[in-house]
Amino acid sequence: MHNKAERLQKMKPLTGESPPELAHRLPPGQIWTDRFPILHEGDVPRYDMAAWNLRLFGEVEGELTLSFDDLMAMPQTEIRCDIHCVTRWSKADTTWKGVLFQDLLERLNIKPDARYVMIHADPDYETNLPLSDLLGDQALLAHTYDGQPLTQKHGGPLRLVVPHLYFWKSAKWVRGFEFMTKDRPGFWERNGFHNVAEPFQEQRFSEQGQHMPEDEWKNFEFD
Ligand SMILES: Nc1nc2c(c(=O)[nH]1)N[C@H]1C(S)=C(S)[C@@H](COP(=O)(O)O)O[C@H]1N2
Ligand SMILES: [Mo]
Repeated sequence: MHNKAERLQKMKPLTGESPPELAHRLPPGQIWTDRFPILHEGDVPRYDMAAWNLRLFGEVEGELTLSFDDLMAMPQTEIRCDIHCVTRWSKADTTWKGVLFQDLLERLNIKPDARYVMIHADPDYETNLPLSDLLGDQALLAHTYDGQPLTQKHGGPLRLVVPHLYFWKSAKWVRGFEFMTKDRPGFWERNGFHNVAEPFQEQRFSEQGQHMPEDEWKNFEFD
């Protein structure tokens, strides 16, 4: 069922034009799109926002459960970034608004040996990151895209945006952050995709090779 990595590895390369002024921002093997593909496993979740929450747990002194209103009352940050999907599309200058992950950490006492985070999302999605990848002024819990509330298909009410890694690390419908002392692979990381996922290093697959995925995203739904 989860043969996506294998299938992508067999696909032929895509050739496309890239605006010269953006060329240095395009990772190898990627192509720019102005559209916004919609990609995920399973069905788009529907929420009763009164019951919705975000859980921060694991290697912490005192778990925290936040409501959507709690998040909206926190400092809000806007970011502008390029995003890069492992299926070869990249989108330049996307704008998001929400709470920086590092601002969320102000509320929490993480144990000193918690170096990794498992991101838990609906429906049954998880992806793993070193804590250090979630720090800084770009890793955002976003509720707004391009000035509008994030649509359900793109992960509304809340998604993670980690622009410097392939977009599968940017979990839609995020519901929890589990702090861990040891790394553990998430969903795609268990299914043939690279644990680190740096686009400029072309860290697509866990089995390294000269594989190049196709432009299969062109068959998908768009905004
Ligand atoms: N919860 C959840 N988040 C997810 C996924 C998913 O299947 N479930 N897919 C990931 C992948 S592979 C990509 S490319 C992006 C796609 O985000 P988009 O649909 O807004 O373009 O979401 C990521 N986040
Ligand atoms: Mo993806």
